[in-house]
Amino acid sequence: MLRRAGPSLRHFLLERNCSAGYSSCSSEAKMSRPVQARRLEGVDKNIWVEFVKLAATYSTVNLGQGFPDFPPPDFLKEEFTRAFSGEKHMLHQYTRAFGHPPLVKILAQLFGKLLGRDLDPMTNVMVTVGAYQALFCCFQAFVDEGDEVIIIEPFFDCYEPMVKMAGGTPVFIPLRPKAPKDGKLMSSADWKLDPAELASKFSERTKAIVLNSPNNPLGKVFSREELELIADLCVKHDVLCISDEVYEWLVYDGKEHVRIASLRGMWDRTVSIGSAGKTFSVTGWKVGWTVGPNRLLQHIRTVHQNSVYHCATAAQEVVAQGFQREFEHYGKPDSYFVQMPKEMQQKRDQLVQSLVAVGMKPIVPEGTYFLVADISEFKSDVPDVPNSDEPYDSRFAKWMVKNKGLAAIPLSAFYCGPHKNNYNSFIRFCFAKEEATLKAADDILQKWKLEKTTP
Ligand code: IK2
Repeated sequence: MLRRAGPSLRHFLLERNCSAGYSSCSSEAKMSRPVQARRLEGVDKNIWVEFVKLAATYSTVNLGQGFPDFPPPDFLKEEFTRAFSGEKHMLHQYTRAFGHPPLVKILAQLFGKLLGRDLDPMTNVMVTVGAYQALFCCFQAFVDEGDEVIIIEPFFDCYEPMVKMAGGTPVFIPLRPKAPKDGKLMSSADWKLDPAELASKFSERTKAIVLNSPNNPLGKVFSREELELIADLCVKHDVLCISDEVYEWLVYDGKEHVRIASLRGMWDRTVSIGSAGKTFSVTGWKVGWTVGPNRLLQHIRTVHQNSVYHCATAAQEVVAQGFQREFEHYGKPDSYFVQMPKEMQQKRDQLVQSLVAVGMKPIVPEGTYFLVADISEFKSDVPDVPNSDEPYDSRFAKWMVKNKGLAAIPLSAFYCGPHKNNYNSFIRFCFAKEEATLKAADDILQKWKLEKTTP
């Protein structure tokens, strides 16, 4: 069923002819009907469009959007070169709509092992254009008018507009921070759901909950107990779980990434989403996937075949080779999935140190590319504007990139409209960066601190 009709073809042709200046175009023929569909209202602004542009214009050090500035692993670069320069010329052509066979096969093998069940590559796995498209397909496939979708705040911002575009209503539940008593730095683990509050959000209208662990922006890695709480509620209320696990390999301090689909009663109601971009430090390739039971994936396939249809073959081939290599090295010291989190943990610690030294209080993340820091000590530099529509952290981040050349993302971007001022003195930094980039950020912060303290 086509859910939403746009302007008719006749209207489209008239408008195109008018804008091209065709002489047959009279003023009566101009389109007067509004072209904007209702579901685009209120979802037209996008934080990344705005902040990526600001970073490109003003930043000397960009710790804003989440992408590494270091190269992907050598084995992946070699596969990339082989795919493009070798005799595999069919990689330049279409492949299977729901995923290049070598990729779905190895994903089924790997996730089958991780989830402890046999997966059929053709029906339990589907490849998407990044995790972003996987999310979009899920909301389009499962959410309808009147459905509610529970979203845990702070959240990766696209969940809200995607739910709305599908006709659903987002219902928000916050992670609430509890300050550590002993003067220690706060950890992302100190941000927790209130079990009673979470239970109160489930109703007959609840179709799905979106889980993102490890969480962007906080870096929180949900514990097994926390996931069991969510799982029990899903089972009790017969609710789906859309589990965004793009940072599944980026977990620090020996923490465990628990896949909610592996918990009792959850396989049948969970779609797990992953990203080669975050797995292999190749965010520009935009290869993602969904893993789940066929009864759910069949609907995702329908959305995919009627929208994107197919993802770039060569990128899928290289990612397949990358996974093949990791499957063979699983758990071994030279595995990228073992080395990468170690390196990232060091980068995290380096940025934590820089921030602590200047008085921006970091919330130490247990996973992801990101670290959220409290900027209260720096408020004197960017005075508050009472009754401003824009949250304080957003004005601060804009001021910082324009005046200090350092790009970050305001935490309010990860809250829904009415909650944007709940935690508005925090900004998010991406630490998936070269040593030199983190050092350059440190130089900016040190200089800034010096200027603040020198009369
Ligand atoms: N889900 C989450 C939680 C993500 O963080 C991302 C990647 N976007 O992050 C950019 C940022 O926050 O700065 C995605 C999904 C999308 O992944 P992909 O790039 O594979 O489409």
